[in-house]
Amino acid sequence: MVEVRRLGPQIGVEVRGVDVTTLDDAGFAPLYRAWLDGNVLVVPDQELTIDEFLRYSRRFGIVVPHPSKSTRHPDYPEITFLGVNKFKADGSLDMAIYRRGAEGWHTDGAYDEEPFKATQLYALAVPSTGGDTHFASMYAAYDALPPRLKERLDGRLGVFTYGGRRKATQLLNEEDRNWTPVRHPITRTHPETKRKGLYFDPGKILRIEGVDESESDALIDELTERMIHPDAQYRHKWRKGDIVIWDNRCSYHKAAGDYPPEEDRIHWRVSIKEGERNIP
Ligand SMILES: O=C(O)CCC(=O)C(=O)O
Ligand SMILES: [Fe+2]
Repeated sequence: MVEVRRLGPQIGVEVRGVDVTTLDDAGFAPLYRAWLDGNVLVVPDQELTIDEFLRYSRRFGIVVPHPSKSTRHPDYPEITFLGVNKFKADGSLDMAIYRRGAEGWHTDGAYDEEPFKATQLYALAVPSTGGDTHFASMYAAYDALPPRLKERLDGRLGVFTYGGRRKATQLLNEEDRNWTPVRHPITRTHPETKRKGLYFDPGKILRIEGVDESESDALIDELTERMIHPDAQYRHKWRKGDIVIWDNRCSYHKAAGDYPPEEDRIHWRVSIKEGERNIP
């Protein structure tokens, strides 16, 4: 019996009682609908091989390799390992790996002409404490903006690049660090739900186009303050076997980055783009 339940106010939904490896089209449809409604979909208790994880992920769109080559699975370029190789040869903790995704609220792939539609994680090892992932709604962020700010942002483009103003590119190979900045509307209409969201990422934005630098800086500071709406958050506490997929077109997320470093916290991750959904 498939059970769908809300996890947080405005964001987060869980589907229980399914085995994602045996879903047919009719079985998958309510999951996709729940995901569009909830922005973050949790499916617990799954036992998957990489091929099964990839096959299920392709139901949401096109699975593409992430630009960080050093953290790819050696045999499956579409799979990123999270939390693997976090100690350097000298025994020190590699903070770029340990704190991946924990530097602040963000949306994945804003540096790309076509950002990732979705990111999906499968939990292989979970620490005894900490290591949660936080989520928040871009719709709620937009809805809560004061009308004067909505007006000022209407039609404005943000300029984004990998690593943003901090030039945080440690996870990229040297030869892959030169990104051409891209532009996205700061208020963005979701292509499927048609709802408006605040499309913003303080760690990747360089400037807001069409205003002078000081105004752009002030706007970025103000949006950084306003992007998270306290009543539209969900915090995921991981269990081994959880699959969690989030919609990068309407949600922000960040890793808590606070688990005991000597413990394992390991996920397979896929990055998913818009495109034909492959229903096997
Ligand atoms: O490890 C996590 O909780 C999330 C990391 C992250 O930001 C990502 O995978 O895009
Ligand atoms: Fe992320």
